[in-house]
Amino acid sequence: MDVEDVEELFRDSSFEQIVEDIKSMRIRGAGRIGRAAAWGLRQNILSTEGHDDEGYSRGYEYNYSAAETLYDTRPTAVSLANALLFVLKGLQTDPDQMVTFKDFKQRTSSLALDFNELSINAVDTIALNGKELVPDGGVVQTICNSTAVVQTLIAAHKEGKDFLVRAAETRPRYQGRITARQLVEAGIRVELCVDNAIRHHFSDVDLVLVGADTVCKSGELFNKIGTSNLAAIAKDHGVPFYTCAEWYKISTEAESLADVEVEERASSEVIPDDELHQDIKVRNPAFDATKPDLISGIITDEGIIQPGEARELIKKHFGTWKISGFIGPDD
Ligand code: RI2
Repeated sequence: MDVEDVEELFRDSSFEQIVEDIKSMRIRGAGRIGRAAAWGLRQNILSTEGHDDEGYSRGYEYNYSAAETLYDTRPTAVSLANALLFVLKGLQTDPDQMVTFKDFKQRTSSLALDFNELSINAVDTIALNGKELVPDGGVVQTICNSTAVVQTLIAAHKEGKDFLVRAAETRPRYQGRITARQLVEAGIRVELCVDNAIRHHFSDVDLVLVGADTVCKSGELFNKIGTSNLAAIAKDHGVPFYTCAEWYKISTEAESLADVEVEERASSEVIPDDELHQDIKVRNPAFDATKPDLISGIITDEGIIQPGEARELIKKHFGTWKISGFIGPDD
């Protein structure tokens, strides 16, 4: 992958801009915030005036501080933490390649590029693995907007399958509308429904496909708020429920629900400030947890696995490396 292939949305952005854009969700989607975070490290170090006599220990300091800032932008999706870990781990395991500060910059840059490449390739592979599950002549229910899910459906469509996708609009930020538009533009039949209408229409659904923000080591899934309701509805109807998750969406640290911080976003996403009664407290969690027993399988870039196999997959890639070995806990 060349620099020109990196997503335009953040390719030329400064570190500060990337931080801001992840927070505001101008850059969103678990995979994309991981790619942008790795790129943020690159942009930070490239814009840092370092002297060769400072050595690469100084480079680490710059990187750790940038990583802390990026880590705090959105707390739930582990793709972001794992993207940072990928770069920081890569720097630490290759000290011989970094004699000068310039070497350090180059190595950070190439690791950020590597993560972007592997992340994009992983989505393509998930699409190949997942398209077989899409029922020809059937109905697929989705929620929110996941690039991995959209690409899986487009791959099935390109293979000649004819199916209907029912996209839940996904309050409060309506990312389901993005899904509906992307799919219809690809030539797929689409219906859009409000989140509360999912059960009402569910009797014709053959498959549920959702994205993933974090898969715990136990196989518990954190995805957009409303996903766990959808999983329960699927179970009631005996319909398979699959999540599409690149390997780096599995946590190196979180065993299950209790170990994941769920991002609580601004009340203004739910109700405009001028309509909010002063005595009402608004709750706006961005994600919820789906138990492994509601998940038929995880469509990864290394095949379709059972939730109980998540632990081994992340261990295969990161061994015992953890982001907490590099940067402190969220404060
Ligand atoms: P991809 C999104 O979170 C959704 O929850 C989606 O399922 C997940 O990221 C994965 O998306 P948000 O950033 O990586 O909209 O598959 O809060 O694109």
